[in-house]
Amino acid sequence: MNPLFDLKGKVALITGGTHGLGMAMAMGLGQAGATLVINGHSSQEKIDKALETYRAEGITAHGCLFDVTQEAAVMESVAQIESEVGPIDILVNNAGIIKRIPLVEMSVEEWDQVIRTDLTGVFIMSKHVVKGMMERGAGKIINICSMMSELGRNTVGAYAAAKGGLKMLTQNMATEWARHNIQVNGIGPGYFATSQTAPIRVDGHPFNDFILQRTPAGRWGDPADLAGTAVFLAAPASDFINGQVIYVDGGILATIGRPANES
Ligand code: GCO
Repeated sequence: MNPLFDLKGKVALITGGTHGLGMAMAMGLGQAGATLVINGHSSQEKIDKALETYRAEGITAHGCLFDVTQEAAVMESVAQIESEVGPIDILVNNAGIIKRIPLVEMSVEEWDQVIRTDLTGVFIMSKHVVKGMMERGAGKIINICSMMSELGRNTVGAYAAAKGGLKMLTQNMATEWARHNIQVNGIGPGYFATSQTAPIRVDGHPFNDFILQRTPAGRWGDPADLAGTAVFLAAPASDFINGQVIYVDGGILATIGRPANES
């Protein structure tokens, strides 16, 4: 294994790692040698099912059930993980929700839920994991942003506000923590084939056709497309990279697109 990308001996905590993009990134980290701690917030059953998948690939994986928005639970879980598994070397802040509601129809409670999970939850997680990283003088934090960190779209205003804020939080974490040899960066997925996008991805759905037309690669992302970038940002190869968001988006942010009838 190239030492620049070798994660052997490292402990990686992935929030929301029981399915979708989180699982794909965690799988990449595990296959690069990391010991995984997979967080979920809804059920131990989902965690246990995910652990079977990781272990079937020969990956050492543990589970931890907690809600990233609840600071007391986060503090207790981080202490438990560091006691039972080991110091957390890599934190992937992936847990997130989306609510597709026009802003004028969205309740404050719905807005607060998105912001608290997608932005405040990252602050809470990182604040309590980074303390150990600062003591050890090393760490990797990867915040899962979005192409909505850069662009708006109808009905995802709260999500875009959270992910836009997450891009700036990533830059501020880097500003405060780089001096401790902690690299904080983001990954901005484009449009991926997951359960979160399933409702807008069905054949014939106008959005599905739009994304295929708007994405230079001409396809939805496969969650496995994210694994390499996650390994890169978790590994020594990125030791002098801080505060950057790497967009894994098939080129969608690189272009204004092309007319439907243009070849
Ligand atoms: C949507 C999608 C997006 C993607 C992703 C893009 O409704 O527009 O769900 O939000 O999931 O976040 O980066």
